[in-house]
Amino acid sequence: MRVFIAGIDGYLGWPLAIHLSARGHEVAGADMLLRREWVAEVGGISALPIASRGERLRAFKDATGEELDFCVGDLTDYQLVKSRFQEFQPEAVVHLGQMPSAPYSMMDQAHCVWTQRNNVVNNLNILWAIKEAAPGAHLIKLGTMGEYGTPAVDIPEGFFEVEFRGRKDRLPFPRQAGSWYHQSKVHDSHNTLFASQIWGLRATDIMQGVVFGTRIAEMGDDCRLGTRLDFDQCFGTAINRFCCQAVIGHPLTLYGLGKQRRGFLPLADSMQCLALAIENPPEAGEYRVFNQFENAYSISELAHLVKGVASDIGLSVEINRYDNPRAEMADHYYNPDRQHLLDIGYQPTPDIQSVIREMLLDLIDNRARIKAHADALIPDIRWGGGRRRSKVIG
Ligand code: USQ
Repeated sequence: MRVFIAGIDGYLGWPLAIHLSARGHEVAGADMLLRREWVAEVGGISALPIASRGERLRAFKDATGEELDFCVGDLTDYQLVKSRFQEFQPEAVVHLGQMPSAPYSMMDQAHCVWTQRNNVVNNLNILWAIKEAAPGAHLIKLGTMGEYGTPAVDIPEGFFEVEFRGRKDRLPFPRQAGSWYHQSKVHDSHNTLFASQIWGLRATDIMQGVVFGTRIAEMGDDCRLGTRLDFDQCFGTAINRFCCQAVIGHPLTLYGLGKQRRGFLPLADSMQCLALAIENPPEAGEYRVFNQFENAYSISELAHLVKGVASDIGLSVEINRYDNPRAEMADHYYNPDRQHLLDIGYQPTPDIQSVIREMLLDLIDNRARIKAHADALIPDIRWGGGRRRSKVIG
């Protein structure tokens, strides 16, 4: 199948290009390379060295024998998106090309507005470009489990049956996002559903949990094929940050009580799920939602998991609680469904300890890079506004 990846240079986009190519798909993509700039802006660096775009293209050719059509371009530029779709005629479009960080979007007015404008506008452009230049293409839109928030009831996959004043309907499940970034994804979900209803767009909206991991099998030993791994307060996510902290002897940073529960999944599972969605498209006019995660864990459980695996390989790890810079529920019910992906063949990685072990071993060799940017580990972006570094509270 011809698959266009918007955001092909990112943490997920680059491995997805490699994974899909290995499965026999023809891949093209676009990226503005902004993730590289945002991470530098917040004082971070990828813990794993990443190749330049040119080196990535050469490595892709060496590994697959194929030229990768990877253009540098801004998805908020409609003419660019439309002309790329006209030329490539994608059968599937995977949209990963957005600003993905909650803290970055909470920094100040400018970062909030930039995030929402970028994310909402580029998703609208992709919807319009499919309609005008690649009708029939299937949109696989990366959303987030964070769109739902943490309601005190089970979380279905996108829709639920409601009975109100004696009448019944199947309605979108309420979205209660917890950051300006997560709110941008809620707007995208509404716009994508609407495009399905009015234009007959086929769409899969992926509510993805927090991804962790340093590699997928298809990268082999070629470090030019490697993906990035961030650990700063904005672009580093929980398990990735904990592993980076563990290898440099920095205490793991639990925010608040550490009882917040979220869905997590290994990078390889994220690739598996996206490939399954692409290879099992919905009908024209169908908008379907997949909740995508391996399992739900509390942040404290994950920190102890990382500590346990680290100790098996001889690393001694401390866990500290920091005052939580975010406004989020400290202790809550969390029980989302994830049946739709299982129905089309998703096989969750059975042993996440082995993934964490692999991550720690990959990161040990890159300790110096993490140490040199360790200042970026402590959060200071406050949900209520302003900047104040979090302190250890226990
Ligand atoms: N947390 C800690 N310590 C840390 C980092 C995070 O306790 O050092 C806690 C946070 O307070 C939060 C939870 O871990 O309760 C998850 O935070 P995160 O930074 O790992 O992930 P989040 O901000 O939710 O966002 C990430 C990705 C985003 C994606 C989302 C999926 O950055 O792009 O949409 O995960 S989900 O969380 O399911 O919404």
